[in-house]
Amino acid sequence: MKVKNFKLIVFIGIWFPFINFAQSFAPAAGDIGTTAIHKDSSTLVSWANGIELHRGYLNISNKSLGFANFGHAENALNQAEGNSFDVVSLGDSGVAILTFPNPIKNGNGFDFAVFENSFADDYLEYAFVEVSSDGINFVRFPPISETQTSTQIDGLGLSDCRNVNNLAGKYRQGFGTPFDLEELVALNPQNIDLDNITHIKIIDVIGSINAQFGTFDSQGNIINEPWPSEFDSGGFDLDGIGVLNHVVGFEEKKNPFSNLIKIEENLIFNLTDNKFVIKIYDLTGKITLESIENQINIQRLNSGIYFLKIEFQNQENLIRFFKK
Ligand SMILES: [Ca+2]
Ligand SMILES: [Ca+2]
Ligand SMILES: [Ca+2]
Repeated sequence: MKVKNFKLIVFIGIWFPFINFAQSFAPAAGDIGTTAIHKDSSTLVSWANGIELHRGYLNISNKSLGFANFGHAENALNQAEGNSFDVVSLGDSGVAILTFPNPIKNGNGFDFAVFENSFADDYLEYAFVEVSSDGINFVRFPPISETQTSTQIDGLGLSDCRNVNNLAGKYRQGFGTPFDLEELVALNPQNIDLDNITHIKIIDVIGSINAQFGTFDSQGNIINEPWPSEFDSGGFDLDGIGVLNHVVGFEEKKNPFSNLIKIEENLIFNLTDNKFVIKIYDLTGKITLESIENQINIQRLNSGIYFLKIEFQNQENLIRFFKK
């Protein structure tokens, strides 16, 4: 979703994809055969509630422009809103790693769904999707793109979701792209328990058809999608991740935080730089504590659930914890 370019929506009605390839895959939300899952579907049993965010570039071929900056980490948590604004923009090659109240398991059919904020069925920004059961070893859903690769889809260009599979962002806002862990069984991924998925990694597809910058599907085809997109909201815009099959009887992990929270140096952050900030929010979103040191004393907080957020340059971490 390119918030700054709403006025261009009026052109959509007279555009159409001028090259149609095989169109092998599921059609748009509302069409017969679609796999789109509505954000209010009763099949969704839980939503991501933790995130590690690494913003990508406004334009990876011109890094001096800086990073995408629309939205915040928390906009990717809890139920998707299905609007244009409650999202976090990843930018070229941006990455978000989401965590969940309960581990995800390979149940019947689709197991989780990723929500983006496209305003139309044919303005589509894609992301790779990987899963992990330890936060270290990840396996990617094998993406396929049959979109033509001869003409660059520009920053506001259109495409057809029937040409892609196993890429998040197939469907317009309010409709999630579903993923079935069963598809990964045949890959026999090492060190990954497909019935105990704890982390999902979302990686922006860089839509350039120039191999110097672009990204490829599982069959070696470069993936053509809107690029460059030098907007604050450039790249994949994550609204939320909903879960269809999770491990029941699992109690939400209550981190035993009671006094001092120390940020380990092996976090992605360069603590020597001293330009990061730690914030503690309560459930209403109010900031209750703040620190620019690598530790924060939470002794005076009442018992309850809080969010800890660390901001550092183009990165944000947000975790939910229980104060004793
Ligand atoms: Ca499944
Ligand atoms: Ca992209
Ligand atoms: Ca959201």
